[in-house]
Amino acid sequence: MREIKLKIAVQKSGRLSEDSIELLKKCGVKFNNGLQGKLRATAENFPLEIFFLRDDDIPEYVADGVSDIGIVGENVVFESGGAVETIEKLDFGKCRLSLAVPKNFPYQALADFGGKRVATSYPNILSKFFRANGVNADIHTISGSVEIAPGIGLADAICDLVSSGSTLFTNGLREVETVMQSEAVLIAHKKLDLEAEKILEKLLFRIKAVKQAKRNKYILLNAPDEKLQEIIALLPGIKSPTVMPLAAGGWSSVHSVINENDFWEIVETLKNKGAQGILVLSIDQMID
Ligand code: PRT
Ligand code: ZN
Repeated sequence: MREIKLKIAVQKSGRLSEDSIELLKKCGVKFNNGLQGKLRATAENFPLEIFFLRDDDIPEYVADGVSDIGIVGENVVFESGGAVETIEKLDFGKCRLSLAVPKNFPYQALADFGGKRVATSYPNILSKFFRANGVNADIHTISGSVEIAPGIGLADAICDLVSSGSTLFTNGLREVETVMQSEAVLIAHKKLDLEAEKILEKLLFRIKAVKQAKRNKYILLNAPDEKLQEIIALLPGIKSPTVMPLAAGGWSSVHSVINENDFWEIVETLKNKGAQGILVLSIDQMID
């Protein structure tokens, strides 16, 4: 009998490609990348078949069931009308879809877009947003280089993806409203068959472990015994930190897991409390 495989669509080449492939590899899935014009790969050690596609096509392939699941920006999912299930946010490809106006535009409120020409590659999301806010603007759909539209007289304002803001800045534009926040998400076909569902569950378990690991660091340090309790109090760990006596008397080795966001703050406090030889390691997978 042929082995059932889960089919996943990822972006072939673009901003999400590298992170999507790295995520699957960290989930222990081995395959050849979609470079050199390859459109499809079969994993060696997991029942997964990978399709490399343009990001805009991914929601439709998943909605139609040509692919069971996919990794794509939420912005693309929303624009496509969302006939798919969003399963999990993936913590990469973060950006926002924003409205921006030329620097000399005396912008005060959303109503200022009334009667204006707004260029965007996201006409569906934008018209919904304007409708919800009672704005009657003239949306011009263009497929790329949206940021140059005001400069060449094609539009009065734009609605485009922003991450650092430098593209807007270089084009003399000012971000004035956020339409939506976005990041890469795992989407799935609405009616997966049972076998595909089972494989998805297995993959999702691994994805969650990789996501959690990315948010945490493993920390090892030496603590003087008289400060041990204070130092332990700073390090929650998964249950509680591991403490082992060092061969040299009066010192202990402490191992724990800390959140990436509090990381520098905690390290500074540990140092001030007398911790020495602090090592911080990244974690590949983490399962509570
Ligand atoms: O060829 P294909 O159709 O597959 O790719 P694409 O060119 O349509 O998409 P790509 O690779 O540019 O982006 C894929 C996804 O990455 C998007 O759908 C978003 O979900 C996500 N993403 C995250 C971004 C950005 N950040 C981003 N900054 N997509 C595009 N940009 C562009 C933006 O359009 C603007 O031109 O980057 C510029 C702004 O960047 P800053 O840093 O100057 O603000
Ligand atoms: Zn695209």
